Amino acid sequence: MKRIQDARLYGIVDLGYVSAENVERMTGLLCDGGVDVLQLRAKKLEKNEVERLARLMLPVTRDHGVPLVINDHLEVAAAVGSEGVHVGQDDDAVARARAVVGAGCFVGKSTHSLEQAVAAQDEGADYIGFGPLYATGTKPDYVPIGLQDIAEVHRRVALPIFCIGGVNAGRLDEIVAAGARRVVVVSAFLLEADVSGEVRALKQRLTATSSPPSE
Ligand code: 3NM
Repeated sequence: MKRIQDARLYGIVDLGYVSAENVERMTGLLCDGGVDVLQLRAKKLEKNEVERLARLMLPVTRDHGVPLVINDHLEVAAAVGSEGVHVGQDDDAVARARAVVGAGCFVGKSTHSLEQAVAAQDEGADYIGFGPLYATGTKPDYVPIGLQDIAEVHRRVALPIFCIGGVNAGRLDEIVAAGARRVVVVSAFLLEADVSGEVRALKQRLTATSSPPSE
């Protein structure tokens, strides 16, 4: 199983773009392309349905050695034994998440400013999301933070930092030039005709053009 510390490319199966019947197939396409970690994000679904989808995804992600992260639903993460769980700023605190999911499950947190990023580290998160870098239809109510704080967040926060929000192939060079080492890509993968090909191409560029996470 890949470790979150080594992950560069983070994919999300977002039910805003993928229908429930396509979740398993999309999981396979993203894993085949080479995502290092994959999240299930289903903002509008009931807990039972999220659990059902997580159980469909797990054999596929495990087969590829890709950790599965459950967004928001701590009890689902605990019930299915996912490798990770992700909480937002308005959700449960990291400590509460850890209490529910146990020590074997890593906990990630969304952050939208330098201050929130530092706070998430102090709170004990295992990784953070940092964004949205650009305006994005996937999270339409959030004000984009731009690229200017990416270098500074890497100086201040010693956790894996996944830059998120409007990331796509056309923007990758400027995001990496701004200091990003890890990215999350959602709609730019899910809306592609050739999902695996797009993942593969972006991952190759990401790993070729920026320094490895350990540096
Ligand atoms: N979280 P896309 S931005 C799910 O800033 C999510 O915390 C964000 O989707 C944050 O790649 C975002 O389609 C949407 O822009 C990312």
